[in-house]
Amino acid sequence: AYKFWQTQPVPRFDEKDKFEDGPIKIQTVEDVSKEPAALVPGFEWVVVDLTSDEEIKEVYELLNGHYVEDDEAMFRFNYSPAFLRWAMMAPGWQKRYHVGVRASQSRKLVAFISAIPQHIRVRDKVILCSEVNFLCVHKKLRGKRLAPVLIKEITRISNLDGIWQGVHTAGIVLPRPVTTCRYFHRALNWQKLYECGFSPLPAGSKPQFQVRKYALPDSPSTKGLRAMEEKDMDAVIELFGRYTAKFDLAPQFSRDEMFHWFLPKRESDADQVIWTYVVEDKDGKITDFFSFNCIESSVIRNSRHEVIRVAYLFYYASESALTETYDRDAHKTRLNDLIHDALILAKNAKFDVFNALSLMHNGLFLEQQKFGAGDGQLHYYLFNYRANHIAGGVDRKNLL
Ligand code: YNC
Ligand code: MG
Repeated sequence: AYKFWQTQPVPRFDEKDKFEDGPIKIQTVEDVSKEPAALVPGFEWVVVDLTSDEEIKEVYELLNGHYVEDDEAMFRFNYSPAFLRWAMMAPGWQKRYHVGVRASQSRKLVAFISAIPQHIRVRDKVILCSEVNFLCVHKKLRGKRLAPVLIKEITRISNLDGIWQGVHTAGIVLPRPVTTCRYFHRALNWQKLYECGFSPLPAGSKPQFQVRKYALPDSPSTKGLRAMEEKDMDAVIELFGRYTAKFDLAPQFSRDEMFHWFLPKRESDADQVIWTYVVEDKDGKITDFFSFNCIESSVIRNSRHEVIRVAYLFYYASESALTETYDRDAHKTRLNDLIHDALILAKNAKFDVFNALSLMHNGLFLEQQKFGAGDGQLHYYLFNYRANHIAGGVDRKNLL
């Protein structure tokens, strides 16, 4: 097992914890091949130009047809071109990190992998990583060991820029997760989710009971809550920094990255991928913020619905966790109020379901806000970096 992964600089399952966190293998740029490995005849490497509408459409179509599905193959991610640009053209992006494989004859795009540079803090150390995402191989080319070739190519390209560490997530178990989270789902449009086969009807219940259970008020109720604007950025950066300092694994966003991830420039409302809100108190101070983004999922083989609109909780922060003497109950109450408002805003923005992972302080609101545990797990991996296991969502006993 793990014929490929056992050759890579990643921790093994049988390694005991309690070492000093740090790189596994040290190399220099001179050690790195200047040319990509050869592909099997009939296929060739290409750089995909995501600024081109035609080429982003090709990536969109490859992923739309062949990217991640749930275990029962009922749903498949349907990332929009606008989302793909947001995710893969973050500050520091470069064209050569958008790696495709084309069939030489037909020119068809049959495989893809991407990365962006990202500073990640693991406990007290900050490492520059290649954050790898959107690895995809056309269904007809599966099981032919193309994925390891793509992974080695994105590694080579990163290494040539002097980037030696990687970070990625996956639903499958590989050597060796640094932490693991579970997905939770909160129905916003229960009737539609039921018709799609996403939400079951619990034994003894009736559809109208479920619809009532998930009903929400028409508008949010937190005083001072409003959409984030550019003028809020300094306060949000400061709050985000102090809040994420509480966690063992967190991104270190630059100012440009904060703008990109929370307030991206967009051409039209139809292009919106991220929703960010702040709470401003009566003295004009920003006390909280939260954000969620949009990834549609295609509903496979269903006559009534083509897609479900899924909101994913992104980052948030609140002064309620940052008081001099931490008051867990006060923080819990505040987070529940904020997320309740996030659910209302998402519902009003026509989302069908709101997803969150069992990370950050989400354990304080998941149950009360009527999220249910999904079957999916998400494993977090570091590449060429050995880190003691981080108590994550599923195995975290006490929050904070
Ligand atoms: C996966 N998701 O274990 P072993 S997530 C990593 N991440 O290797 P083949 C994966 N490795 O076990 P297929 C993986 N899935 O023999 C499979 N593998 O050591 C490993 N699905 O290769 C697997 N997208 O080509 C095995 O498999 C080897 O044809 C088998 O292709 C796999 O984007 C795949 O789930 C996933 O498109 C491309 O099934 C295909 O099946 C597919 O025979 C649907 O591959 C879409 C899907 C994955 C989403 C993602 C993150 C990817 C991270 C990759 C690792 C990056 C490391 C850091 C590099 C930079 C370092 C620096 C500096
Ligand atoms: Mg393959």
